[in-house]
Order: sequence, then C-alpha cells, then structure tokens
Amino acid sequence: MLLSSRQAAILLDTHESSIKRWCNAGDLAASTTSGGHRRIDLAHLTAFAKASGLKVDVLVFEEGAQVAVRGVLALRRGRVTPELQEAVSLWLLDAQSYKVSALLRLARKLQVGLPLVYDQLIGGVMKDVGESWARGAFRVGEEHRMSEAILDVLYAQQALAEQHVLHGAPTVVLGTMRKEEHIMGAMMVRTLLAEAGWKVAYLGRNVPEEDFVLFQQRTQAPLICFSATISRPPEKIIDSINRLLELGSDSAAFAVAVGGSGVPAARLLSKHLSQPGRVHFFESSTEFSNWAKSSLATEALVYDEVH
Ligand code: B12
Repeated sequence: MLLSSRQAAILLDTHESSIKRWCNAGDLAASTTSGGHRRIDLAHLTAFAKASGLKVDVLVFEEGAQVAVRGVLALRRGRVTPELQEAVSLWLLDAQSYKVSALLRLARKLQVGLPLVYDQLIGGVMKDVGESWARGAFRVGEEHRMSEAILDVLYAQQALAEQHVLHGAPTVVLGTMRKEEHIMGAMMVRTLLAEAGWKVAYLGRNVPEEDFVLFQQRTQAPLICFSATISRPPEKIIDSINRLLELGSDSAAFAVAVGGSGVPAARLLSKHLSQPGRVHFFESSTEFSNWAKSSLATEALVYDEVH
C-alpha cells in the first residue's frame, strides 16, 4: 500500500520534512509518481519505524497495519472495509482492545471523525454480532465478550475526552431508559459530548425517569439524553419521554434528546408526545454530534422552542 509523504508523516507522528530527509538519505525507501510526488510503501514505513525504535501507533497493529490504515482511509469516504470489520471483531474477541484504541487514535490523526467510527465501524461490528447471535452462530458468552471489550475501549476513550470539557460548560444528563440494558450507544454519546466540551452526568443503564430529572435539577442541565434500543416497545419510549417532561415541569426548561435503534419506531409515534418541540430524535451519533457541537458553539441552546 502506497502512502503520500504527508500520510507517512502522520503515521510516524513527525513532519513531512523528516520523511523527505529520511528518503533523501536512503534510510526510507520511496518511489516517485509521474507527477514527481513521493510514494512510500507502508511495509517499508513500518520496517523503518521498527528499526529506528520509534514508538508509533502504526506498529501496534503488527501484521494488521495495512488493514488498519486502508480501513481508516476508506472510512474517511464513509465506507467500512470487510477486512477492517473482521480484524476489529478478532481483536475484540482476543483481548486486544488496545488495537481498537490505537485505531481510534489513527482515525483522529487521519481526520476521520469519531462519530463515523462509532456509527459505521463499531455499529457494524455489533450488528453482525447481534445477527450471529440471533441465528445461533454466536454464543451468549461471545456476545458478552465483544460488548465488554468495546466498553473497555469506550471507557479509555472517555478518560481522554474529559480533557476537552470546557470550564463552566453546561451539563448533560445521560443514561439508558428504564429497562434498557444496552449501554454502548450511551457510552459513545458520552465520549462525544465530552469531546464537544460538555460536562456529562452519566447515570449508566436502566435509569428511572425520576433520577434523570433529579440530576437535571441538581446540575441545571439544559439537556437530558437517553438511549433506547429496538428491544424497547416504541410506546414505552414515548411514555418515558412524557414522564420526564411531566416530572420536570417545575424545573428550568430542558430539552430531551433520544437516540438508539428504537428511534425510528418511536419517531412514528411523535404525535403522542406532550411537548414535541422539546424532544429531538437521533438515529446516529454523527447526526447528534453535529447538532451538539453547533448548540454549544452558538449557545443557541437546545430548548429554543420552549422560550
Ligand atoms: C450487545 C447486545 C446486548 C447486550 C448489551 C451489553 C451492553 N453492556 O450494552 C446484552 C447481553 C445485555 C443484551 C441484552 C438483550 N438484548 Co441485545 N443486543 C446486543 C447487540 C448485539 C448490540 C447492541 C449494541 O450495543 N450495538 C452497538 C451500538 C453502538 O448500536 P446502537 O445501540 O444502535 O447505537 C448507535 C445508534 O443507535 C446511536 N445511539 C445509541 N444510543 C444513542 C443515544 C443518543 C442520545 C444518541 C444521540 C444516539 C444514540 O449511536 C450508536 C452508534 O451508531 C444488538 C444487535 C444490534 N443489531 O443492535 C442486540 C439486540 C439489540 N438485543 C436484542 C435482544 C432481544 C436483547 C434481549 C431482550 C435478549 C434477552 N432475551 O435477554 C436483552 C434485553 C435487555 C434489556 N432489557 O435491555 C435484539 C432486539 C431485537 C428486538 N427487535 O427486540 C437485538 C437487535 C439482537 C437481535 N438481532 O435479535 N443485548
């Protein structure tokens, strides 16, 4: 796989000028395109990094470096390569979550947004897991192993994302709805909110509406976010939202953002919402992330319609 000098520099955490210098000195093999641009084979680059004792992420993938780099570049164009999806599944099953964390760092360096990685790659991996489990090709233990390994990655990601929380930033209360045990979507949203500068009061799984509102009141949060999957009946999702709004009727106005695979069905029942103007539905973390970033940046906070 051939890389530009710029891509090679990104992978070695260095400047393009160093790549040029190493190539000119003959330490790093390179070819030249007809247009006069340098091209470096990924295999040569990793061999050079190893021989030079560089501590760079691209070495973490070992023989999977090409799958990882090619896969991240394809993700940038919105496509998941089957090879990357398969590699990620194997890493997760084989206690190699650190490789998935390295992949998230690589994606960031190559300017692939985290929401895209979550929606397309991790979402795709878990969808496959669900399908394999449903047709009996995957045991419950294997499904749990995958989920826990992804959560390991997300907890590590969260610790990093919290560095971005802005001083004095508003709080978002986040969790999964009552009787909802699927927490991965909420954990992803948690990292995205922190990256976007929001403070998050994360309540975890199966949270009663009263407790969402309790934290909303304690923190004066302008937003309650929760995750509801397809395993929850849509009318229950609507009931939960209405209950939140009712319990919070004495508090400062807040909006409700609901995401997860239960959203498409719940959205169809929007007419049963008591205050539809305060409720926002999201089917992907990409859609949500853009909205959360712009809400914070413009301070046009999420409850516009209320005022
Ligand atoms: C892992 C898993 C579990 C794990 C969860 C572990 C954990 N700690 O989270 C466990 C074992 C607990 C579990 C339990 C059950 N599960 Co389950 N589970 C799954 C599986 C394989 C993956 C779910 C997942 O995490 N996906 C990855 C995340 C990232 O995707 P996501 O949740 O859709 O989130 C994305 C977006 O929706 C969005 N998003 C999500 N939340 C939010 C929130 C906000 C605010 C925003 C903005 C965006 C957003 O962003 C995410 C990134 O794109 C799915 C298969 C599938 N296709 O989803 C089945 C699946 C959801 N489960 C299913 C079932 C049936 C169950 C059980 C009922 C099984 C049982 N008989 O006990 C229980 C229900 C428990 C409960 N009460 O909630 C079915 C539901 C089918 C249906 N129509 O009802 C599925 C679809 C499997 C299948 N093919 O049959 N499950």
